[in-house]
Amino acid sequence: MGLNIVQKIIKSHLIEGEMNAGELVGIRIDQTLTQDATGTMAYLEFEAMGIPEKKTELSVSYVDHNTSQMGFENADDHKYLQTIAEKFGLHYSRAGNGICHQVHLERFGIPGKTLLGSDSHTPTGGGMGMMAIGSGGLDVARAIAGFSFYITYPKVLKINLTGKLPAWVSAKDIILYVLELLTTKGNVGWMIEYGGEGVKTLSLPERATITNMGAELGVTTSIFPSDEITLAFLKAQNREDGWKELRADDDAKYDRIIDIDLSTLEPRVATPHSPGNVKMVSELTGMKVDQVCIGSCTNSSYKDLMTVAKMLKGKKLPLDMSLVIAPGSKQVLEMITENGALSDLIAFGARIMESACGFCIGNGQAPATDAVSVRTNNRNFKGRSGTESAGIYLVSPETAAACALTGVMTDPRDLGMEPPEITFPAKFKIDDTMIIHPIMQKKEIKIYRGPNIGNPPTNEPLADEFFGEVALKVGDKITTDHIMPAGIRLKYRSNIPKYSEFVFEPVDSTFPARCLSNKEKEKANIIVAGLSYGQGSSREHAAICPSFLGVKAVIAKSIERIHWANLVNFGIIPMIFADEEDFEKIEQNDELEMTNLIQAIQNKGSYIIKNKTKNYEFEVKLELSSREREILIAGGVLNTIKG
Ligand code: MIC
Ligand code: SF4
Repeated sequence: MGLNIVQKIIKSHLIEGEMNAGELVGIRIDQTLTQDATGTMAYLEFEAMGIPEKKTELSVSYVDHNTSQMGFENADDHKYLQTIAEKFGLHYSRAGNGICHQVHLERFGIPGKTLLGSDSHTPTGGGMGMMAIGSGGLDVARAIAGFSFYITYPKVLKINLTGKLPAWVSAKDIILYVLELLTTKGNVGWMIEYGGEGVKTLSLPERATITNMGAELGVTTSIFPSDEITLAFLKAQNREDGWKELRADDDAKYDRIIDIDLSTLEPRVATPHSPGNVKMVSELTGMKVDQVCIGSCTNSSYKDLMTVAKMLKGKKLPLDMSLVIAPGSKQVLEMITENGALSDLIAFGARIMESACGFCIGNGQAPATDAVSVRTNNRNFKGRSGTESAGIYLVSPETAAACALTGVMTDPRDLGMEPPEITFPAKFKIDDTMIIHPIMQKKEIKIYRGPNIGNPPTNEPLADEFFGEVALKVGDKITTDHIMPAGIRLKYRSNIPKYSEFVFEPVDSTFPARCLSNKEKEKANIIVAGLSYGQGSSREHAAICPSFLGVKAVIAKSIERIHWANLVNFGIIPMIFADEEDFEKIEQNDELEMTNLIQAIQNKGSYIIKNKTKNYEFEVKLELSSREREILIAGGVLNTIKG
């Protein structure tokens, strides 16, 4: 039987397990990436493993999230990361070089390889035929140390693209349509493979926009074939040596197939406060827009910014609006500078930000109270922009530029303009001087540790019984931005005790104090949640900080993949309600009793918890692999590695 692309890559990287849907398989990781906001913790964990050198083919440490440097913390973290890279033989992409996913496509990605990144948008690399997966920092640290990465052998959904996009409709509209079809819930355990004739109509950065936002679906990753379009991109980056063809066999099988005729798509928009709330732009036409932000790892390629520049050339920004542009990489910024497009943007009234995550992670450019902000990035969770009351609308660069021209929500097809023609560059501007290469490795270097850098907290092995309190009860779709806010709190990523003061800040700022007081009384803290708990970012702080506050278990209707792994890695037991009705019965502050836990974790599929406050028992499912059971009993993955 023929194989699809997903099966081909897993087969060539398989270390452990059988290729059957639902089974745990260990795969070899060829490349890793980290960014500074998750990287410091990942490398502290790597150091704790005591491995002298990286074991991967390539590992890159990027600085792109925490670049605002409002205080010493960010710069200290950067110095820590640079010295780590120099000591262990990693590539180090300095602040200013660009957003990790964009730079990785440009300079490092190789079709057919596996890439593990401590950032949930690592699947961007799927646009060039990599199996690129996001995870917590600890799993990346393990991969750098040469351990395999475990995934549930996925079910594969083929999205069969036919036809060609109409004028003014672009890659972002394709993925917004996929989000409309599949939503942000219930896709755990799937990988998406794009195929069909329509694939040939999409350039590599367009494919990457689509795989990037696959993260919002909750799938493990998304992947495109590697073909002559991939080759053209790599040639233009002087990297054609790494190219190889990758396509599904003609008789390959899939668990599900969806057909999308590109010619039928229209401009779409994800409305507040979830990337899955998709509408047609035409439904919102005329709504006043206060701010437009163009950039992020989803839409800040050369083509994206050239399209915007051509649309805005010679015009002026409406008086009551702000336009922010953050080019995805130094390469893109230099190219639009040299060809004059940057001047067109500045003349229009754009505020040019550095090549970094910036507004996307709430690092500056917070909109005004109740403002409408139209953005090209991938997440619009409430409060992530820095303004709780603002509404964030996610669109394509074409729609964003249309709004910047008119001051209101505008379907670009209504502008009465011809869509700009952008020629794909035969050669991109290549200058890697912002990257420190492993060739410059200094094994004897002293690792720099600023006062903000603390060691990852240690955890006790699992106790056999505990009494606990439901310290918080939340509903569906709680994101890791709710659990561990970024924005102005980002600078504490390397300081767990301090960052822990802000756990669940957007939901209930009294949570940390309540937990600490329980912890003092030797009472465990338990979180109760609805569906899709832990959506969004891969930040393992959403597990480390609760663990530091004495959270021992999360009982939910369902938990998302990356967050699930992070919980286990830091010794928090993920439990699933056997009967969803029990979610309704349980209340915040209820006292729970858990006994004979070790035996249950060792070998049981379900477990009975006693609610002492309400005097009833309820069942939870323990859907754990044998590896996860071992980790939980040890009190977290670091305890298993240190032996
Ligand atoms: C995000 O987009 O939410 C982030 C910031 O890139 C995160 C990583 C983080 O929290 O540091 C992600 O997507 O994993
Ligand atoms: Fe950075 Fe935003 Fe991309 Fe996350 S989604 S990596 S914050 S640009």
